This record gives sequence, C-alpha cells and structure tokens, in this order.
Amino acid sequence: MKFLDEAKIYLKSGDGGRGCVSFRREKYIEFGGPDGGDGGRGGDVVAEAVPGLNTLIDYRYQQHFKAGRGQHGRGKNMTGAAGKTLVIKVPAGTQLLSEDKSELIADLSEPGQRLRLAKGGDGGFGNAHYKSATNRAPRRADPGWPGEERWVWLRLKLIADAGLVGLPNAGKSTLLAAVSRARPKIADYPFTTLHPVLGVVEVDGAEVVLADIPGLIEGAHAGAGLGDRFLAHIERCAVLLHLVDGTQEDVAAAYRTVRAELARYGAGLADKPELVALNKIDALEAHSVAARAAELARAARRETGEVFPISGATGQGVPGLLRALRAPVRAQRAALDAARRRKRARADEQPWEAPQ
Ligand SMILES: Nc1nc2c(ncn2[C@@H]2O[C@H](COP(=O)(O)OP(=O)(O)OP(=O)(O)O)[C@@H](O)[C@H]2O)c(=O)[nH]1
Ligand SMILES: [Mg+2]
Repeated sequence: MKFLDEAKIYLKSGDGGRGCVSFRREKYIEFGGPDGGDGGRGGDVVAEAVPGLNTLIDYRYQQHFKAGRGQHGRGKNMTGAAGKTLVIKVPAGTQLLSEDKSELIADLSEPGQRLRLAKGGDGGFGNAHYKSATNRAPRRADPGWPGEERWVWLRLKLIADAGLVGLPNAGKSTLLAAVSRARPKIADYPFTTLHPVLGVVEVDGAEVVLADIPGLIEGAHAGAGLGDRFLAHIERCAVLLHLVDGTQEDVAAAYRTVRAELARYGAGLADKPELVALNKIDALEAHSVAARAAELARAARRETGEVFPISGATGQGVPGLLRALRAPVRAQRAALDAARRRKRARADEQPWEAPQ
C-alpha cells in the first residue's frame, strides 16, 4: 500500500443551468403564454468517509474535482436536470482544512460521515417564472448561478486503538506481523518502516487496531531520522505500546529518549496510557531479562511487574501484553460512544427548521 497523509485538492461545484425563454406554440392557439423552464441546479461536491481506506494516495494522482453542471431549462416548462453530485471518498480519520490550513473545516472520523464542501449553483429562472398580470409575455430568463470553488487540504490521522512506539529496530513491525495479518517490512537496520501500517489483532474475541509507525530517535522533533510527523497517526490511540529492545546495553536510556520525543511532540501523547515491554527476551539469559526489566521499570516509574518481558519473534509474553490493551481500549471506546450520544441528543433538541 502506498501511503500519503496530506493532499491539497481543488473543488468546484456545478454551475446552475440557464433559464429558457420560450412561448407556447400550438395550432389554433394564438399568443400562447411563456413556457420557458428553469435551469437545473448544479451538483454539490461532498466529502465522505468510507471504511477500508488507509491512505490519501489517490489524491496524489488527481487533485481537481468538478461536479456536474445543471442542464439548461427548456420550452414546455421543462426544468433542466440537476448536475450530478461529486462524492470525494476519504479514509475515516481525514480532517478537512482551509487552503491556508488555519481553519479546521471538519473531521470525518467515522465511516459514513459526510460534509458538503461546495454547493451547486441554482438554476436560473425561465421566462415562465416572470409571467405576471402586467407582463404576459416576458422575455426575461436568468443565467444559472455559478458553482463555488475552493481549495482544501485533506489531512489523514489514522484511527487505531493502540500505537507502537520505540526506537528503530525495537521490533515493532515484527510484533505487528506476529499478532495480525499485516505484513510490514522487517529488517535489522533502522528505519525499515517508512510509513504507518495498521493491523487488526483479535484479543479475547474483540478486535483491536494496532498501528506500527516508523521508529523515533533523539531529535526526531527537529527532523532527525524520519522526524516525528508520523506521530500524528497515533494521536487518536487509546494506548501506546512502548517497545524497548532488551538486547541493547542501556534500556533505560532508550526508553527515556522515546518518552522525550513524545513529550516534545505534544498533542497529549505523553499523557496517554502506556504499556512498556522489554522485547527480544528470546535472545537474553534469564538473569539479564530480570535485571533489564527492573532497570526499565525504574526508568518508567513502574513496579517491576508492570513491565512486560516479551518476544515478538517467539510470541513469549505477547498474549498477556495484548490482554492488557483491552482495558484502555474499552475505556476510550465507551467515552467516544458517550460523546457521540450526547452530540446526537443535542442535535435532537434543536428546534426543527423548515427546509428552505
Ligand atoms: N531475537 C529477536 N529479534 C527480533 C525480535 N523482534 C524483532 N527482532 C529483529 O530486530 C530487527 C528489527 O525488527 P523490526 O521489527 O523491523 O523493528 P522495528 O522496530 O519495526 O524497526 P523500524 O521499522 O526501523 O523502526 C529485525 O532484524 C528483527 O528480526 C525478537 O523478539 N527477538
Ligand atoms: Mg518497523
């Protein structure tokens, strides 16, 4: 899957069709009245969040979108057909921003959510509309109203329940591959992973979406390595899964480096619940596992028992770690559901307004 998480696109809704000037012409009917129909409405441009998409890559290849124009009105009081609505499909988790990125227009965080970005122009009136007692043969008809045009930025922030963080080579992708059907690239050099990859993990019958992102190094906030821009994709996670490679000398320093980058990035990442795992224990003697887990626990200010010794390669300790994800994920989902219900209730309270 190719990945792109920002794109700028141009939108134009359809122009309205022109109204028509026409008079009824029939045998034996003299001075048939005006019968020019109105123009059709131009099509809207609508953005819609759809399931099953994880990238904005399509918008690298096409950036201009125009909805259909309304047809012109015709004689015999025929109104022109409305222009076709253009639907821009984006992954759930896509934010829409103004051209200068200063304003958040909308956050399409759930599949099915829709927003009109540009309204189609109204059709012009045909001359039948201008018929009156004093003017029974009007020659006036109006042009259609133009559609709206604008540029908007699409910015994707993936929606995952848990985010894998750690230094490069910590074994993040190996773990994701072991527990899900995702097949991220794995190799023994840093920055093997170049963009986020999502995987679905089944834990006690429930599905948890896990995001693997490129490793962080010291200075990532200032652009070192691949920088910290991919952290945007774990901003919405309920919990972070912090993997530390147990085969390195100083596990505490590795942990602190990543924590410092999370804190520098902001957006609440440092305040999220975090599970800490000492990884690659298959390559360690039992006594070093114990010693390094204790060091890591001290650095993370946890009880020793709260650090998970695991091996993504052999699966040791992994089920326990996954089970620990459940509580924070469930808590966040419940909070989101409650917020959604509140929002719906508020919308229901609004006085009903007659459509214009
Ligand atoms: N012995 C052992 N090696 C592991 C384990 N997990 C990962 N590795 C090895 O560590 C190296 C890095 O693994 P990756 O899964 O690519 O690490 P990553 O954290 O995704 O790295 P980046 O994508 O560069 O950030 C690979 O050579 C893996 O085979 C483990 O549990 N035990
Ligand atoms: Mg990786």
